[in-house]
Amino acid sequence: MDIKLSASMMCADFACLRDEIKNLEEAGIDIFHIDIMDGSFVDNFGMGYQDMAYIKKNTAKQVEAHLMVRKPYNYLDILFNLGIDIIYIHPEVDPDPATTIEKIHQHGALAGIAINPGTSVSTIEELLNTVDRVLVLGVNPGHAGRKYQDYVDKKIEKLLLLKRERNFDIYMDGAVTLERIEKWSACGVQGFILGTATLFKGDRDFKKTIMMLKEFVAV
Ligand code: S6P
Ligand code: MG
Repeated sequence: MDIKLSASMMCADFACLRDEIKNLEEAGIDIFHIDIMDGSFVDNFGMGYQDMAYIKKNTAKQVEAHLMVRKPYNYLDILFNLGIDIIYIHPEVDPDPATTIEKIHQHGALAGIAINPGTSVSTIEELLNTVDRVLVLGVNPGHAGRKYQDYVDKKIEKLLLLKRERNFDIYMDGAVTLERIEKWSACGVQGFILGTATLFKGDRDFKKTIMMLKEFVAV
């Protein structure tokens, strides 16, 4: 199965961001993942608009925004102006997620919902009719390097069943290890956000990691 790999840029080396982007592109990354936080929904600030603008300007690959913010609707216009390709919102903190998703689509971007480990499928089931992607967080949100919450496995299984009759792809974010990619890609999970558990660890050889991942899911 063909999978999509997205680099969590919060984990990149900001002292040489341009080289990081170039090296990731050359290594075959599909998407650049930008975590935007408001210090309220989560206790961190992630990246800023200027980082997103810089990355978008320096790559022809897709750039996605993962909005860990309350009232994501208020942040959309800037993202549209920057030409962000994929926008994930958290339905847990959006008073009207369906309207936000509609607005994202009206502006020609792909729309997704990101769901925390503690968010149940039953609370987002109707929204599954409206989104292109579901970003399943395997860790509690806000930081890189957090522990995978094993109970999320059951939720992915439920989503894989629902996906059969709807039109969305499942992506995983947080503590995405090689083993999890191997397991879940075989079950139909389409994409993975790579952070400190995979891409930005050890010798940080992006080419080696991405080649290995794409090869072993292809067999
Ligand atoms: C977490 C955020 C993620 C992290 C990514 C880091 O709140 O949405 O995108 O940046 O999970 O990856 P890892 O492998 O360190 O968990
Ligand atoms: Mg993220």
